[in-house]
Amino acid sequence: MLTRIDHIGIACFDLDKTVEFYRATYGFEVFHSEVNEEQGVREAMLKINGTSDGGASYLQLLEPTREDSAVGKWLAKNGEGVHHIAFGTADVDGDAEAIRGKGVRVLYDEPRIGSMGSRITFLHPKDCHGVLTELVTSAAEH
Ligand code: CMX
Ligand code: CO
Repeated sequence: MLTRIDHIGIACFDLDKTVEFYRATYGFEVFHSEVNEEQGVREAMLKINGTSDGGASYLQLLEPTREDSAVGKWLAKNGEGVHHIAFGTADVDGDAEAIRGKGVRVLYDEPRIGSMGSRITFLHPKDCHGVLTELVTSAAEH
């Protein structure tokens, strides 16, 4: 069951400048940052509310590490902006299978590793009314 907005993914050209914008404008601090080579992103997670037990919501600021990555291609076409939304669930495997059974394309056969040791998968935006949709089970939940 999808129980929360885990994060909003925002694509940017310059992660450091974008982090500084969110800090100076809203007072949001970086909770965690990492490079995920499989996804082709350098990212910063800004915690907006909640606790560290899987109940929090974040902004995920994403800078591509290579032009042919999902975020790199998207930025070249669209410029900066909201790239995806992510719903949190305690059971990404079960929810992905159930959604696949409804005819929505799930992009990975098995969930992969996302931010902060989470397990993630994606639903094709063309099957979701134009919204790239991620499902996340946080490390604390799996
Ligand atoms: N939101 C909405 N639509 C999108 C989209 C997005 N983020 N990315 C691509 N699309 C649309 C394109 O506009 C295009 O539509 P048209 O055919 O109408 O022009 C169509 O989908 C195909 O796009 P594409 O540019 O040819 O790109 P690909 O098909 O190669 O890749 C996708 C699209 C969704 C399969 C790829 O972006 C993907 O695998 N995404 C999942 C992984 C990911 O996004 N990782 C980065 C985030 C990591 C994290 O959150 O931790
Ligand atoms: Co994400």
